[in-house]
Amino acid sequence: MKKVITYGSFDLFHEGHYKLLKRAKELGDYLIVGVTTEHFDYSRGKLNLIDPIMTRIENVRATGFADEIIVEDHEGQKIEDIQRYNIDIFTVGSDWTGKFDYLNAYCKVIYLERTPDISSTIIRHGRGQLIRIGIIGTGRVAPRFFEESSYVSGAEVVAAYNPDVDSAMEFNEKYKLPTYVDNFEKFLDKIDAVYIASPNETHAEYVRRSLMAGKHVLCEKPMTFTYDEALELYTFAKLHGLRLMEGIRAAYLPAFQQILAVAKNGSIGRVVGIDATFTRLPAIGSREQCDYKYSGAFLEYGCYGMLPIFKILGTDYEDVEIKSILGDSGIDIFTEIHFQYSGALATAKAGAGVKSEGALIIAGTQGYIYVPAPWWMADSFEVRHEDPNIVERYRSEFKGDGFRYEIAEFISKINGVGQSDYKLTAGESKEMAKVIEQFMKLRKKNQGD
Ligand code: C2G
Repeated sequence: MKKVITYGSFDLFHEGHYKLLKRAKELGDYLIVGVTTEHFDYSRGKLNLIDPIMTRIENVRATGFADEIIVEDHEGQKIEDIQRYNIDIFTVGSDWTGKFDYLNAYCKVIYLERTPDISSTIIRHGRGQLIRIGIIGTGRVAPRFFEESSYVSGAEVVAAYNPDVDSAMEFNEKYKLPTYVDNFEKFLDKIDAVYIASPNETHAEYVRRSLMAGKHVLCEKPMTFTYDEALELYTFAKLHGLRLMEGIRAAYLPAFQQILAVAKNGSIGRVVGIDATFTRLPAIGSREQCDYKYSGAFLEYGCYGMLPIFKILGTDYEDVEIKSILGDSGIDIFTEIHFQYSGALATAKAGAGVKSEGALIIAGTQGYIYVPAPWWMADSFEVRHEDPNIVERYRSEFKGDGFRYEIAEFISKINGVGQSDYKLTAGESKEMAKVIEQFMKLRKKNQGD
């Protein structure tokens, strides 16, 4: 009996999948189909599956070609499966040509011609699920957003906007993207959603104008400088069925989700302390060092430190105190935010022009979680105990610079997949705005405005 195996996500099951399975079955007598888990697809950078695994398995089963269906959930599994099931032929579509040649050491590898003109992306398009994104602000992060979004299926950056003509033209030339400098309404006409990466003080107004035009919004932090403004914008978005998300990158990384889970599952007992530090030495003359009104250590990096604190201890703190060290221009180069909870203390430290260890430490009654620098880009962490010989190590890698997970979350929320905003809730974002408001008052006082 000739045994054949093939694998795939089989999302939004279509004719290309059907034909592939049919021909795979014809290669032998017994066909095993491996359907990928969401977690595995996530780890190989294939983000934004629409159908849950049970649906995808059912769709494969319904073709009648599979004699057996298995689940693929980790790298290296193909070699194990081929040996375990005594496979004669491994097959996959021609989009993978060459990629699986290493399996020739275990069985015969056949690449079947891919069915042209059909894919899950095209289907999304047909269903109106391809989200056209416009970038507002073509500064330092815009190119990264543009590049990382290409890994998120269902997302396409189609236009950019920047009233600063020089910056707009530079971006336009480099990325060959229509870039508007004055006609904001025309820019909005071309898109379904915006990513706002303009100067901090312009965020809230762009959010407001975009929401009022019926666009979903992903906005760089800090979104607003006051609680009331954050409340107004989130309320408006909710009322109009629009997605509004604050872009605090760390919140969306796979390892960060795992850190939160381990902090809450009892491994370190009850959490009593959190220390989160984020520092950078920005280039001389950069916004972080010069814009003493709307930039500086706290406004640029303070949200990062508040993130694990609010996620783990909640937003119901009893007291918050903010202290800054100011540089020559009156800008804060180092700021500490102390939170007092009933039963816990937490500190977020932010430095711009001051460098420290960017670690995250979560202290509990039975041990602590240590996330090495840079914790906001974590791909591993440890759980440590009194006995230094007992260490549990966790790894959860991310692809690219991690941006794509934030974009993927935005897109899937727009598409109604994973409705809940548990990774960074509107409530948490509003509470951050409340602390920012307090900081801005302090800044005004310090700067004698
Ligand atoms: N396919 C095809 N024609 C299309 C689209 C897809 O023949 N128009 C094939 C793919 O080449 C693959 C199978 O259908 O063999 C499943 O495709 P996907 O669901 O996109 O899965 P994929 O990401 O290719 O996973 O471990 C997983 C495997 O590496 C393949």
